[in-house]
Amino acid sequence: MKISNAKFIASAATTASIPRPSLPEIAFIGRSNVGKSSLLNSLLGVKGLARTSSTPGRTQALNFFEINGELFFVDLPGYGYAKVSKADREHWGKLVEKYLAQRETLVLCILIVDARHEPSPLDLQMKSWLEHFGLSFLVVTTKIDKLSANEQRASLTRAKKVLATDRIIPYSAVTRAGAKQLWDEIRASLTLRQASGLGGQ
Ligand SMILES: Nc1nc2c(ncn2[C@@H]2O[C@H](COP(=O)(O)OP(=O)(O)OP(=O)(O)O)[C@@H](O)[C@H]2O)c(=O)[nH]1
Ligand SMILES: [Mg+2]
Repeated sequence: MKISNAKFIASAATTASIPRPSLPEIAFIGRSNVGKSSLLNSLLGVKGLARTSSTPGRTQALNFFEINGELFFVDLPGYGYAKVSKADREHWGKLVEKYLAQRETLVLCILIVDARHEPSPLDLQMKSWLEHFGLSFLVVTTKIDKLSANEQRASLTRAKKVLATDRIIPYSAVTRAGAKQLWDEIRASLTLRQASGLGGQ
């Protein structure tokens, strides 16, 4: 997809401030600091649109970006950051659950895990959530630029086994490896939505 326009629309830290559903949405979800914002920026070829940081737990809200006036990318707040208070964790749960459970315009969730590590129990729990809510999702194993070709193969085999899915795309926000395949999946989910007549347009 040629990106002619990508812009920040809104940041929602409470369920009340989530924008009303309009365009089809693609959500990016994963552990804190896994590389969600970097993935989003590299897919769009826009540096610094979604804020990235080496400090985990930075993105505490859902951030909405409008792409080509056609769809939204939604950068979800990360989970699993140990230094977050219990109250913040509960707030995170309510916010993300409310969004995932009720968002009729959500066409695809991209669950991001670190290719260097075995998917964690929290990653598995998030996958169960996505299944529970009946959402279409795929897994991206990111940061593969930090692995050798052999390690990449082993990482993919492990992720398929642990997460019990073949719908996995290895990715790097540094080299953009995997970007074409991921765009193909995003396009396919938009087309599916249009075909079902629920495009929201
Ligand atoms: N080498 C490499 N580094 C990456 C990649 N993706 C992200 N990073 C680095 O990982 C760190 C975290 O990236 P972010 O994109 O901010 O991660 P996030 O998941 O959005 O983090 P939070 O919003 O805090 O949950 C940054 O230092 C990035 O530069 C990648 O594909 N390769
Ligand atoms: Mg982020």
